[in-house]
Amino acid sequence: MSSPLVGVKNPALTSVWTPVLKLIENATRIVLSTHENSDGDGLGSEVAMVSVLRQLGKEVCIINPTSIPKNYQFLPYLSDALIFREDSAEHRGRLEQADLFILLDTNHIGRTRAMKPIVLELRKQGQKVLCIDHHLHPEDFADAMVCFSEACATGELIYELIKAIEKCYGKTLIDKNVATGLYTAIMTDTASFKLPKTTPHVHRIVAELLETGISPMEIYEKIYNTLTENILKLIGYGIGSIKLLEENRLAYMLITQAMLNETETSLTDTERLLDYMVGIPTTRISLLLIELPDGQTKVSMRSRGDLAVNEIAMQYGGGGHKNAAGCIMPFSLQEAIEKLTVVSINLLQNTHNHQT
Ligand SMILES: [Mn+2]
Repeated sequence: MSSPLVGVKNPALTSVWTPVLKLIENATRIVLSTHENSDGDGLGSEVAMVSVLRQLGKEVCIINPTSIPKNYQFLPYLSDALIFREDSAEHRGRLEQADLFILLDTNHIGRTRAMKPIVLELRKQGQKVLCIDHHLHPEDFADAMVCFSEACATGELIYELIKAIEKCYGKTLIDKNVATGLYTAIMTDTASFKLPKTTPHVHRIVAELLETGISPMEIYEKIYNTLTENILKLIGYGIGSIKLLEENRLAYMLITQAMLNETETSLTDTERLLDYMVGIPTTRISLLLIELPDGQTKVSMRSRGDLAVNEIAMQYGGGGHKNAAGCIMPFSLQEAIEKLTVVSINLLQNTHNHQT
């Protein structure tokens, strides 16, 4: 297997996209997918690609491994997306009939869950696989991969791809639907244009998207203004559980199944709990630990500066970015926090850290 494009240096170069353009040109039926527990970047990138590929006359469908969170269901095309079920002959058929499978916002095929063995098998039979992503450590499973970890979002790479397609076909392709998808992708993955990879170039892309007439306030409100009384109760429990250690440089929050059950909330409602710890100016590492129904612990981590929390996540089979990572630990909440406290304090003491 060869993946000639892993680790490209400049996604704005048209040549980077040449093999991708070729795969798209040769395809008639295309399936788009993203990682389990999809987010704004994966879904927004799918939305933009649906519009562009249909404008090129392709037959396109989205098949995702897990359901679409409520706050993203307003995005165009997603009401037609399939949530893959192994026992569905229709879903299998759609996968089998495609001549190109495009995976967005993850470079690990296992994150498509039950779709993985089918995609790998179909590839052996000649189906092409394309992967476009911005995470580190790509796996080799595709005919072409554009993995560029400096991109703020997969959506930024999709923008560059669309520019290359526009050049190649002599067409204007960025309509309101494309812009809504890409704006959602970039806004959510940059935490509303504030994370370090939000470059001047990213703002220029966003400026072009806004010129289509999309409303940033409307998109923001649909995605983020989602609080309910129950979620507020959960936030209250979460904030009450915050502990600050190491002169307030390490913060953690513990969410138990009992809290989730009592407030009738779910994992998706915990997404922004980290913000309360990251919002403390002294914290260098913030940890959110959530007890899962099976007794394991889901961990989300944030850090500032040179502290690489993805190294901690990788020790437990997870991954992510230097300053934002996660994993699932096969331990109870208490055991997990004991272990994480030790490694986090180690990291704090052993990393030369610029006060950013
Ligand atoms: Mn992403």
